[in-house]
Amino acid sequence: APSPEKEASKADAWSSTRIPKSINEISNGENILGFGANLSADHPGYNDEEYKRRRMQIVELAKQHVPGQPVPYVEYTPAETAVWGEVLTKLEKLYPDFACKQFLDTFSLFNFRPDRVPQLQDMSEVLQQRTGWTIRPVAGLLHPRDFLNGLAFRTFHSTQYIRHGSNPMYTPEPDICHELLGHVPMLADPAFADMAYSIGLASLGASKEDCWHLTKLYWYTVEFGVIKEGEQLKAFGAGILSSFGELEWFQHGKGDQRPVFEPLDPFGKLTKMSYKDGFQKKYYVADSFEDLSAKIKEYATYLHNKNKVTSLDLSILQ
Ligand code: NLE
Ligand code: FE2
Repeated sequence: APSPEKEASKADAWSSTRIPKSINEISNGENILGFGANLSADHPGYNDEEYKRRRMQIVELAKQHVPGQPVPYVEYTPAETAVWGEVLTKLEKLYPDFACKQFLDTFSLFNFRPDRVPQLQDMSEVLQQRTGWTIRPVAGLLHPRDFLNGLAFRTFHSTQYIRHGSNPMYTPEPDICHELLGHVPMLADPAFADMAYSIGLASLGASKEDCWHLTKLYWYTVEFGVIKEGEQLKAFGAGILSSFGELEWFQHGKGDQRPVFEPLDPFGKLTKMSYKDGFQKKYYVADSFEDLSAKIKEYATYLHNKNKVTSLDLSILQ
């Protein structure tokens, strides 16, 4: 069971509106919500002791990582590499029809190969050059405030362990396949990266309620966003792009069921997220990343005014 201190520090992460002055002030291992090394009973790896031990090893590496230092290399086992290879091979076939053009453009920068799980450090170096973003390893699902604040420092917190081999085509939580195939290519696109940065900016000094709304905004854009391309809808959200099942569902539905699509307004109410219980029932549609960024920046300004966050408070971001 979590210790009282841990629970208290989680509560702090919600209620303290203090703005971190650098990425070093955001912990990558303390405020972990669920998952991490403690799997819940409905996780596919729950009864697999070896899987849990292995995750623990990788999580320990992440906790020791110091910002600015290279991300530790993980020697993935043949079984882990096989999971990655299967996910990559199957998804690659769907991307030309289902992924947005920005994703298709940046994808080739990373030379993904089925026989080798890419290392976060190598991916981070490509992103540094393209958009100035850094990947930081994390011990599990970070507290939303910490995670969102990280985006304002152009830092993407990323898991390094891999999904359980029993269901490579869908996992309820982030894993290395999700980070690499969903987030990494999108973060190499400057307009998308600016949109993600805007969400981070909005989260600085945000109240608990506002932070929760921003979590949903993040969810329906960076994780499950859909963009208009002419008459078509294409995926840019990492949670869609890293799941074979969700890519099929968002385009074709299942049987006579279809997801619902709505335009995204950061000021509007956002629907309950489907987390752990399968695909999203509703997706929000963006016209372009530029349009989305402009709307989110307007929302950020509204939040900053409301929460009395000044330009001096934000000057740490240069
Ligand atoms: N469902 C996604 C996948 O299978 O890759 C992961 C979502 C993480 C938010
Ligand atoms: Fe994600």
